[in-house]
Amino acid sequence: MNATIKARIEAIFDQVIKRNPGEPEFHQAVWEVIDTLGPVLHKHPEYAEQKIIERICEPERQIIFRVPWQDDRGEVQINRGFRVGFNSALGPYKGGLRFHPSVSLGTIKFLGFEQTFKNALSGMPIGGAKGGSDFDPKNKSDGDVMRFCQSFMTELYRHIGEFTDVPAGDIGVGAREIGYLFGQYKRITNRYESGVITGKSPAWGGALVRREATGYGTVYFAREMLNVRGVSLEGKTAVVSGSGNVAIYAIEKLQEYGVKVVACSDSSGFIHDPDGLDLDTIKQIKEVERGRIGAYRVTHKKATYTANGNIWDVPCDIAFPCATQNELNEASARTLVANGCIAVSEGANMPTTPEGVKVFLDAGICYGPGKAANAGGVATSALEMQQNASRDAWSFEYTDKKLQNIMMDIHRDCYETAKEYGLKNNYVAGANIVGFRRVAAAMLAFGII
Ligand code: NDP
Ligand code: 2IT
Repeated sequence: MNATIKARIEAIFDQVIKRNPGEPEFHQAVWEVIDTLGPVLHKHPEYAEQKIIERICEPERQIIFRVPWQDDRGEVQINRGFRVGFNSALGPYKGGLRFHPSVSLGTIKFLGFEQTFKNALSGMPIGGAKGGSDFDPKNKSDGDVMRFCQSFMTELYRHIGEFTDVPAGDIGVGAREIGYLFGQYKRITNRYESGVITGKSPAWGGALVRREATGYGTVYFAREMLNVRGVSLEGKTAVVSGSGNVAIYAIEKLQEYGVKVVACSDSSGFIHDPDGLDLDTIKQIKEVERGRIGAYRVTHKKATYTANGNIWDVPCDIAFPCATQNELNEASARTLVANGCIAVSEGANMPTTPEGVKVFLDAGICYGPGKAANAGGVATSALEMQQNASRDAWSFEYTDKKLQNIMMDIHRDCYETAKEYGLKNNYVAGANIVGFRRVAAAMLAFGII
């Protein structure tokens, strides 16, 4: 890379660190993207002149609010709510809400930044956003969750709208939470504005396939990466971390493709079933009982449960990190490669540490970064918005076909763009460059706003 451009990108990063102290995940996400943009600035000096990277790194708006609510025992609880509208160059702000005790402004900014590039890459007309709260839905009654969601929406409603900002789910926010959030929005605004939130139940305005989309999409992306190398998924062994929405539907699609999935996890530990996981049991534990993954052993005695263990120690051909950020470090990446892993497709956002990513790239295995490999979820949210706008409802097969085409397009765009820049097989650079170019072109057209 040209030394002046390199110095410029480093200076931008220094500023990001200075202006956003104490937000290491945000710094990590920013560096991972801008470190790959040198060749684009070289080709497009107008992006440097107009300070497009500097502007993209600064969220358009950040909202922080108090969320008071009363629990089942009548005790007053206080949580903190966030919504960061990162970039609206390509469409209304779009991105999920995360409810997890670890959520801070820095977490939401990292996710909103990633979302901006992912959404651009999806080819759909959506900007980037994220939101959430440090509320912990674990072990809470439905009543507690409802009252929390109602209080959260009582502030959030004034900032969102189908043309402004469209939330959805993420960690800790599934169909139950989306129902309570939409119900409160509808009540406060006196509008049945279906397109204000996605991930709704298909019974009242949600899209079929949205529930499955992120997991399925991650598998479609892996299928495309392997296809380039003339390898098929069938007969392979896979490990999927997590056991939430993304993990469950990644496992479902993998099993459909004849892949043996031998391990999955939650934040307490992982289960390993060498004969292949029984997904119905996992769905029962996680989707119905909201229980812990260790309960799998009650009915599956041959499986092992390792509390606090490292799931990446389990040998596999293909790895699907589908839990959370930085869950796969350098040592785990080395273990995977040493065990013969040929592909990694990220269902989670930023699950691999930068050192881990380097291991995969150096080893030359297929590595699909989250902002490409998990874009199927938000892309299907955009399909839900299309259906809501036209008051239509599409079949499962039709929507799944659209999702597959979107994942194939994302794969092709990343692959071809990496090649165009002399970085063949580097999906990290490909994804960042495609996403950046789309956002940058729109920002340039709008002038300095
Ligand atoms: P869920 O809440 O449904 O499931 C999350 C899973 O990850 C659970 O098994 C959870 O275990 C585990 N997990 C969460 N936090 C941690 C942690 N700090 N340490 C270890 N394990 C953890 O969320 P999703 O499946 O929706 O999300 C999973 C990932 O996919 C996230 O990174 C999310 O941002 C990303 N993603 C989600 C999309 C979606 O459509 N839902 C779209 C694109 C990306 P436990 O229950 O013990 O907490
Ligand atoms: O990280 C993500 O892409 C999501 N949580 C889904 C966002 C959405 O708006 O569907």
